Amino acid sequence: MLVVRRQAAIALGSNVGDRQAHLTYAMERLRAAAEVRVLAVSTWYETAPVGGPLGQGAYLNGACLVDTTLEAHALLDLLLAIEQERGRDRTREERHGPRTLDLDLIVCGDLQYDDARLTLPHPRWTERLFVLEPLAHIAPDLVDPRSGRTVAQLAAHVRAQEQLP
Ligand code: A4P
Ligand code: MG
Repeated sequence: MLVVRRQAAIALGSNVGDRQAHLTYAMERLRAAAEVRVLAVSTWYETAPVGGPLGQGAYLNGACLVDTTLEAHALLDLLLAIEQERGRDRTREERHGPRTLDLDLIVCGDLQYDDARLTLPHPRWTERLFVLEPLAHIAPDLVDPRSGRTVAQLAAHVRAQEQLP
């Protein structure tokens, strides 16, 4: 059987409890997965919450680049399982509200999906500096299959926009 390997970018975020411990746990779980090889991990960035309820705490955000033989939906399932292991309960959450651990699949090779379970590339990542900044440090040349632009280009664009009055 032909095994397909793809590079995938994953964004990590936490703003509840021991944020550093949640993120470290997620990276340990990814490193332990047989079908995943972690190629690079960003440092963790303290970021102000974007959207969501007023008064939610600051986030710790980061990103990693992996090489995987998992199909994209199977990789998403792994991310959702890791979130649950850190006590995440979506049934009690508000949209964009506080969360112990949020793992978003940003891109996976040049795959594009929009089905009931998975939107790929992630629908909002090209507007979000809390995703683009950490990725720009570890994978500046990674290409967004939707726009054809690199992470470095996308990050520069959003930084310039945020400086406008
Ligand atoms: N899903 C579909 N596509 C994907 C994908 N590419 N990656 C589905 C991950 N999940 C995907 O996810 C809901 C469902 O989306 C999953 O079950 C999966 O099947 P979720 O994580 O519960 O959704 P959410 O995160 O509550 O909502 P939403 O709108 O995706 O929130 P965002 O966009 O993730 O934003 N501010 C800062 N500074 N830092 C942050 O990390 N995060 C958010 C959450 C808001 N503000 C933030 C941050
Ligand atoms: Mg998410």
